[in-house]
Amino acid sequence: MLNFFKKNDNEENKSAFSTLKEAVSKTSEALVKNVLNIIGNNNDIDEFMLEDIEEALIKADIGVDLAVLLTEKIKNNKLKSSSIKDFLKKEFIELLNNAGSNALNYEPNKLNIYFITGINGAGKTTLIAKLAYRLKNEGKKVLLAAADTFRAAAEEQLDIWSKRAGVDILRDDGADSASVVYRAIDKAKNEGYDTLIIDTAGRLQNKFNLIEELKKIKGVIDKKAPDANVESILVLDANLGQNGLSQAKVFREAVQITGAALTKLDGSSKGGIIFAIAKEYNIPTKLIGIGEKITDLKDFKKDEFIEAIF
Ligand SMILES: Nc1nc2c(ncn2[C@@H]2O[C@H](COP(=O)(O)OP(=O)(O)OP(=O)(O)O)[C@@H](O)[C@H]2O)c(=O)[nH]1
Ligand SMILES: [Mg+2]
Repeated sequence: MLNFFKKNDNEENKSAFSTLKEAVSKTSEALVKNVLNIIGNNNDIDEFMLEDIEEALIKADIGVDLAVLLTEKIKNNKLKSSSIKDFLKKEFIELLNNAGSNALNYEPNKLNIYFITGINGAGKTTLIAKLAYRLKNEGKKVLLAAADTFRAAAEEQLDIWSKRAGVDILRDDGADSASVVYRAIDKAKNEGYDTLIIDTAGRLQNKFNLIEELKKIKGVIDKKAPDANVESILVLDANLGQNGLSQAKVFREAVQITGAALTKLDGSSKGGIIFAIAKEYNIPTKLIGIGEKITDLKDFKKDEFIEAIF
Protein backbone atom coordinates (compact mmCIF):
# COMPACT_ATOMS: atom_id res chain seq x y z
CA MET A 1 0.00 0.00 0.00
CA LEU A 2 2.78 2.34 0.98
CA ASN A 3 4.58 1.70 -2.29
CA PHE A 4 1.46 2.40 -4.20
CA PHE A 5 1.19 5.84 -2.65
CA LYS A 6 4.88 6.48 -3.11
CA LYS A 7 4.63 5.77 -6.80
CA ASN A 8 1.73 8.17 -7.14
CA ASP A 9 3.61 10.85 -5.31
CA ASN A 10 6.54 10.43 -7.62
CA GLU A 11 4.37 10.60 -10.67
CA GLU A 12 2.69 13.71 -9.38
CA ASN A 13 6.04 15.38 -8.74
CA LYS A 14 7.20 14.41 -12.20
CA SER A 15 4.19 15.90 -13.90
CA ALA A 16 4.34 19.05 -11.76
CA PHE A 17 7.95 19.46 -12.84
CA SER A 18 7.15 19.00 -16.52
CA THR A 19 4.36 21.58 -16.19
CA LEU A 20 6.89 24.02 -14.76
CA LYS A 21 9.42 23.16 -17.44
CA GLU A 22 6.84 23.80 -20.10
CA ALA A 23 5.84 27.12 -18.50
CA VAL A 24 9.43 28.37 -18.40
CA SER A 25 10.50 27.01 -21.78
CA LYS A 26 10.65 30.46 -23.41
CA THR A 27 12.51 31.92 -20.44
CA SER A 28 14.92 29.02 -20.63
CA GLU A 29 15.48 29.67 -24.32
CA ALA A 30 16.13 33.39 -23.78
CA LEU A 31 18.32 32.97 -20.77
CA VAL A 32 20.21 29.72 -21.19
CA LYS A 33 19.93 28.42 -24.72
CA ASN A 34 20.74 31.76 -26.36
CA VAL A 35 23.83 32.24 -24.22
CA LEU A 36 25.10 28.72 -24.87
CA ASN A 37 24.43 29.15 -28.59
CA ILE A 38 26.73 32.16 -28.67
CA ILE A 39 29.57 30.06 -27.36
CA GLY A 40 28.80 27.15 -29.66
CA ASN A 41 31.65 24.67 -30.05
CA ASN A 42 34.37 27.17 -29.27
CA ASN A 43 36.67 26.41 -26.42
CA ASP A 44 37.64 29.97 -25.51
CA ILE A 45 35.35 32.92 -25.03
CA ASP A 46 36.51 36.02 -26.91
CA GLU A 47 35.55 39.70 -26.60
CA PHE A 48 32.87 39.45 -29.28
CA MET A 49 31.23 36.53 -27.56
CA LEU A 50 31.34 38.38 -24.26
CA GLU A 51 29.51 41.31 -25.83
CA ASP A 52 26.89 39.00 -27.30
CA ILE A 53 26.50 37.17 -23.99
CA GLU A 54 25.93 40.46 -22.20
CA GLU A 55 23.35 41.47 -24.78
CA ALA A 56 21.56 38.12 -24.55
CA LEU A 57 21.40 38.38 -20.75
CA ILE A 58 20.00 41.90 -20.93
CA LYS A 59 17.42 40.75 -23.46
CA ALA A 60 16.44 37.97 -21.05
CA ASP A 61 15.44 40.74 -18.63
CA ILE A 62 17.77 39.96 -15.76
CA GLY A 63 18.69 43.65 -15.59
CA VAL A 64 21.65 45.56 -17.02
CA ASP A 65 23.67 45.63 -13.80
CA LEU A 66 23.47 41.92 -13.34
CA ALA A 67 24.21 41.20 -17.00
CA VAL A 68 27.33 43.38 -16.83
CA LEU A 69 28.42 41.81 -13.54
CA LEU A 70 28.09 38.26 -14.85
CA THR A 71 29.90 39.04 -18.08
CA GLU A 72 32.74 40.67 -16.17
CA LYS A 73 33.08 37.63 -13.97
CA ILE A 74 33.30 35.39 -17.02
CA LYS A 75 36.02 37.64 -18.44
CA ASN A 76 38.03 38.17 -15.26
CA ASN A 77 37.98 34.52 -14.28
CA LYS A 78 38.90 33.57 -17.86
CA LEU A 79 36.15 30.97 -17.87
CA LYS A 80 36.13 28.34 -20.58
CA SER A 81 32.98 27.57 -22.54
CA SER A 82 32.51 24.22 -20.86
CA SER A 83 32.09 25.84 -17.46
CA ILE A 84 29.59 28.57 -18.41
CA LYS A 85 26.47 26.55 -17.69
CA ASP A 86 27.60 25.60 -14.18
CA PHE A 87 28.84 29.13 -13.59
CA LEU A 88 25.46 30.68 -14.44
CA LYS A 89 23.61 28.08 -12.37
CA LYS A 90 25.78 28.80 -9.35
CA GLU A 91 25.48 32.57 -9.72
CA PHE A 92 21.71 32.44 -10.10
CA ILE A 93 21.24 30.20 -7.07
CA GLU A 94 23.46 32.43 -4.96
CA LEU A 95 21.53 35.48 -6.04
CA LEU A 96 18.22 33.89 -5.09
CA ASN A 97 19.65 32.72 -1.77
CA ASN A 98 20.76 36.25 -0.93
CA ALA A 99 17.25 37.65 -1.35
CA GLY A 100 15.86 35.48 1.47
CA SER A 101 13.48 32.60 1.93
CA ASN A 102 11.09 31.81 -0.89
CA ALA A 103 8.56 30.10 1.36
CA LEU A 104 5.27 31.90 1.79
CA ASN A 105 4.95 32.60 5.49
CA TYR A 106 2.07 30.94 7.23
CA GLU A 107 1.78 30.72 10.98
CA PRO A 108 -0.72 28.39 12.62
CA ASN A 109 -2.87 29.74 15.46
CA LYS A 110 -2.53 33.27 14.15
CA LEU A 111 -4.35 35.44 11.70
CA ASN A 112 -2.38 35.35 8.46
CA ILE A 113 -2.83 38.41 6.29
CA TYR A 114 -1.78 38.49 2.65
CA PHE A 115 -1.77 42.05 1.41
CA ILE A 116 -1.72 41.86 -2.38
CA THR A 117 -0.46 44.83 -4.40
CA GLY A 118 0.65 45.54 -7.96
CA ILE A 119 -0.07 47.59 -11.05
CA ASN A 120 -3.37 47.18 -12.86
CA GLY A 121 -3.68 44.00 -14.83
CA ALA A 122 -0.69 42.35 -13.13
CA GLY A 123 -2.88 39.45 -12.05
CA LYS A 124 -3.63 40.31 -8.41
CA THR A 125 -7.24 39.19 -8.29
CA THR A 126 -6.54 35.94 -10.13
CA LEU A 127 -3.63 35.21 -7.81
CA ILE A 128 -5.87 35.81 -4.80
CA ALA A 129 -8.40 33.32 -6.14
CA LYS A 130 -5.69 30.72 -6.70
CA LEU A 131 -4.15 31.24 -3.27
CA ALA A 132 -7.54 31.18 -1.55
CA TYR A 133 -8.46 27.97 -3.33
CA ARG A 134 -5.22 26.33 -2.30
CA LEU A 135 -5.38 27.40 1.34
CA LYS A 136 -9.01 26.37 1.58
CA ASN A 137 -8.15 22.92 0.26
CA GLU A 138 -5.48 22.71 2.93
CA GLY A 139 -8.25 23.13 5.48
CA LYS A 140 -7.82 26.79 6.26
CA LYS A 141 -10.65 29.20 6.89
CA VAL A 142 -10.16 31.97 4.36
CA LEU A 143 -11.70 35.43 4.05
CA LEU A 144 -11.19 37.80 1.11
CA ALA A 145 -11.37 41.57 1.49
CA ALA A 146 -12.58 43.44 -1.60
CA ALA A 147 -10.41 46.52 -1.08
CA ASP A 148 -10.09 47.42 -4.74
CA THR A 149 -12.79 50.03 -4.38
CA PHE A 150 -11.45 52.05 -7.29
CA ARG A 151 -12.09 50.07 -10.45
CA ALA A 152 -15.73 49.54 -11.42
CA ALA A 153 -16.83 45.93 -10.95
CA ALA A 154 -13.63 44.95 -9.11
CA GLU A 155 -15.65 43.82 -6.09
CA GLU A 156 -17.97 41.81 -8.29
CA GLN A 157 -15.00 40.10 -9.97
CA LEU A 158 -13.57 39.09 -6.60
CA ASP A 159 -16.99 37.92 -5.48
CA ILE A 160 -17.23 35.57 -8.45
CA TRP A 161 -13.76 34.18 -7.73
CA SER A 162 -14.59 33.74 -4.04
CA LYS A 163 -17.51 31.51 -5.00
CA ARG A 164 -15.34 29.48 -7.36
CA ALA A 165 -12.74 29.06 -4.64
CA GLY A 166 -15.40 28.31 -2.04
CA VAL A 167 -14.27 30.99 0.42
CA ASP A 168 -15.98 33.96 2.08
CA ILE A 169 -15.68 37.58 1.07
CA LEU A 170 -16.23 40.93 2.72
CA ARG A 171 -17.27 43.64 0.31
CA ASP A 172 -18.67 47.07 0.93
CA ASP A 173 -19.12 48.76 -2.42
CA GLY A 174 -18.87 52.51 -2.14
CA ALA A 175 -16.81 52.47 1.06
CA ASP A 176 -13.13 53.41 0.95
CA SER A 177 -10.55 50.65 0.85
CA ALA A 178 -9.10 51.20 4.32
CA SER A 179 -12.50 50.85 5.93
CA VAL A 180 -13.16 47.64 3.99
CA VAL A 181 -9.91 46.28 5.43
CA TYR A 182 -10.87 47.54 8.89
CA ARG A 183 -14.15 45.66 8.76
CA ALA A 184 -12.55 42.57 7.25
CA ILE A 185 -10.02 42.32 10.09
CA ASP A 186 -12.86 42.62 12.61
CA LYS A 187 -14.78 39.87 10.87
CA ALA A 188 -11.71 37.66 10.58
CA LYS A 189 -10.97 37.99 14.29
CA ASN A 190 -14.55 37.63 15.51
CA GLU A 191 -15.33 34.65 13.34
CA GLY A 192 -12.07 32.75 13.69
CA TYR A 193 -10.60 32.96 10.20
CA ASP A 194 -6.98 31.78 9.76
CA THR A 195 -6.35 33.75 6.62
CA LEU A 196 -7.33 37.13 5.25
CA ILE A 197 -6.38 38.02 1.69
CA ILE A 198 -6.68 41.66 0.67
CA ASP A 199 -7.30 42.68 -2.95
CA THR A 200 -6.20 46.21 -3.85
CA ALA A 201 -6.50 48.61 -6.76
CA GLY A 202 -3.80 48.74 -9.41
CA ARG A 203 -4.39 52.18 -10.74
CA LEU A 204 -5.72 55.27 -9.05
CA GLN A 205 -6.05 58.77 -10.49
CA ASN A 206 -2.40 59.36 -9.77
CA LYS A 207 0.61 57.83 -8.06
CA PHE A 208 0.20 59.95 -4.96
CA ASN A 209 -3.32 58.66 -4.32
CA LEU A 210 -2.22 55.09 -4.78
CA ILE A 211 0.66 55.42 -2.33
CA GLU A 212 -1.57 57.15 0.20
CA GLU A 213 -4.26 54.51 -0.12
CA LEU A 214 -1.83 51.62 0.29
CA LYS A 215 -0.16 53.30 3.27
CA LYS A 216 -3.55 53.79 4.85
CA ILE A 217 -4.40 50.11 4.42
CA LYS A 218 -1.02 49.11 5.86
CA GLY A 219 -1.69 51.42 8.80
CA VAL A 220 -5.02 49.73 9.46
CA ILE A 221 -3.40 46.29 9.37
CA ASP A 222 -0.63 47.34 11.76
CA LYS A 223 -3.06 48.93 14.17
CA LYS A 224 -5.95 46.47 14.05
CA ALA A 225 -3.94 43.27 13.76
CA PRO A 226 -0.53 43.85 15.38
CA ASP A 227 -0.18 40.14 16.19
CA ALA A 228 -1.01 38.93 12.72
CA ASN A 229 1.50 37.30 10.39
CA VAL A 230 1.56 39.74 7.49
CA GLU A 231 2.96 39.13 4.03
CA SER A 232 2.90 42.07 1.63
CA ILE A 233 3.08 40.54 -1.79
CA LEU A 234 4.00 42.50 -4.90
CA VAL A 235 2.41 40.97 -7.98
CA LEU A 236 4.41 41.33 -11.19
CA ASP A 237 3.44 40.37 -14.73
CA ALA A 238 6.30 38.30 -16.16
CA ASN A 239 5.56 39.58 -19.65
CA LEU A 240 6.47 43.12 -18.67
CA GLY A 241 9.96 42.20 -17.50
CA GLN A 242 12.07 45.22 -16.56
CA ASN A 243 9.23 47.60 -17.45
CA GLY A 244 6.99 46.07 -14.84
CA LEU A 245 9.75 46.30 -12.29
CA SER A 246 10.18 50.04 -12.71
CA GLN A 247 6.42 50.56 -12.65
CA ALA A 248 6.26 48.65 -9.41
CA LYS A 249 8.69 51.00 -7.70
CA VAL A 250 5.81 52.97 -6.27
CA PHE A 251 4.60 49.94 -4.30
CA ARG A 252 7.93 49.47 -2.61
CA GLU A 253 7.83 53.07 -1.51
CA ALA A 254 4.39 52.70 -0.01
CA VAL A 255 4.47 49.26 1.57
CA GLN A 256 7.22 47.13 2.95
CA ILE A 257 7.10 44.32 0.43
CA THR A 258 7.99 40.90 1.86
CA GLY A 259 7.72 38.84 -1.29
CA ALA A 260 6.94 38.85 -4.99
CA ALA A 261 4.51 36.80 -7.03
CA LEU A 262 5.37 36.46 -10.70
CA THR A 263 2.26 35.88 -12.80
CA LYS A 264 1.81 34.85 -16.45
CA LEU A 265 5.10 33.00 -16.47
CA ASP A 266 3.45 30.58 -18.90
CA GLY A 267 4.52 31.64 -22.36
CA SER A 268 6.68 34.51 -21.12
CA SER A 269 10.30 34.76 -22.19
CA LYS A 270 11.05 37.26 -19.45
CA GLY A 271 11.15 35.01 -16.40
CA GLY A 272 14.73 36.20 -15.93
CA ILE A 273 13.09 39.10 -14.13
CA ILE A 274 13.09 36.87 -11.02
CA PHE A 275 16.83 37.46 -10.79
CA ALA A 276 16.44 41.22 -11.15
CA ILE A 277 13.80 41.22 -8.41
CA ALA A 278 16.27 39.42 -6.16
CA LYS A 279 19.27 41.58 -7.09
CA GLU A 280 17.78 45.05 -7.47
CA TYR A 281 14.92 44.83 -4.99
CA ASN A 282 16.27 42.20 -2.62
CA ILE A 283 12.83 40.61 -2.61
CA PRO A 284 12.36 36.83 -2.76
CA THR A 285 9.83 35.52 -5.25
CA LYS A 286 7.37 33.31 -3.39
CA LEU A 287 4.65 32.40 -5.84
CA ILE A 288 4.41 31.92 -9.59
CA GLY A 289 1.33 31.95 -11.79
CA ILE A 290 1.46 29.62 -14.75
CA GLY A 291 -1.99 29.99 -16.27
CA GLU A 292 -5.48 31.41 -15.89
CA LYS A 293 -7.06 28.46 -14.08
CA ILE A 294 -7.61 28.44 -10.32
CA THR A 295 -5.12 25.58 -9.98
CA ASP A 296 -2.36 27.34 -11.96
CA LEU A 297 -0.37 28.51 -8.94
CA LYS A 298 2.95 27.17 -7.74
CA ASP A 299 5.25 27.89 -4.85
CA PHE A 300 8.47 29.29 -6.19
CA LYS A 301 11.26 26.87 -5.35
CA LYS A 302 14.70 28.02 -6.42
CA ASP A 303 16.30 24.66 -7.11
CA GLU A 304 13.32 23.46 -9.08
CA PHE A 305 13.18 26.69 -11.08
CA ILE A 306 16.89 26.60 -11.89
CA GLU A 307 16.63 22.94 -12.83
CA ALA A 308 13.67 23.73 -15.10
CA ILE A 309 15.37 26.55 -17.00
CA PHE A 310 18.73 24.82 -17.38
N1 LIG B 1 -1.73 33.23 -18.83
C1 LIG B 1 -1.92 33.74 -17.61
N2 LIG B 1 -2.83 34.71 -17.43
C2 LIG B 1 -3.00 35.20 -16.19
C3 LIG B 1 -2.26 34.73 -15.07
N3 LIG B 1 -2.65 35.43 -13.98
C4 LIG B 1 -3.59 36.32 -14.41
N4 LIG B 1 -3.81 36.19 -15.73
C5 LIG B 1 -4.75 36.99 -16.57
O1 LIG B 1 -4.40 38.37 -16.48
C6 LIG B 1 -5.55 39.19 -16.58
C7 LIG B 1 -5.57 40.21 -15.45
O2 LIG B 1 -5.72 39.53 -14.22
P1 LIG B 1 -6.37 40.18 -12.91
O3 LIG B 1 -6.23 39.16 -11.85
O4 LIG B 1 -7.71 40.71 -13.18
O5 LIG B 1 -5.37 41.39 -12.67
P2 LIG B 1 -5.43 42.53 -11.55
O6 LIG B 1 -4.05 42.82 -11.16
O7 LIG B 1 -6.37 42.15 -10.48
O8 LIG B 1 -6.01 43.76 -12.40
P3 LIG B 1 -6.75 45.10 -11.83
O9 LIG B 1 -7.79 44.65 -10.89
O10 LIG B 1 -7.28 45.75 -13.06
O11 LIG B 1 -5.69 45.94 -11.19
C8 LIG B 1 -6.74 38.24 -16.58
O12 LIG B 1 -7.19 38.08 -17.90
C9 LIG B 1 -6.16 36.94 -16.04
O13 LIG B 1 -6.83 35.81 -16.54
C10 LIG B 1 -1.29 33.68 -15.29
O14 LIG B 1 -0.56 33.20 -14.40
N5 LIG B 1 -1.18 33.23 -16.59
MG1 LIG C 1 -7.97 43.11 -9.64
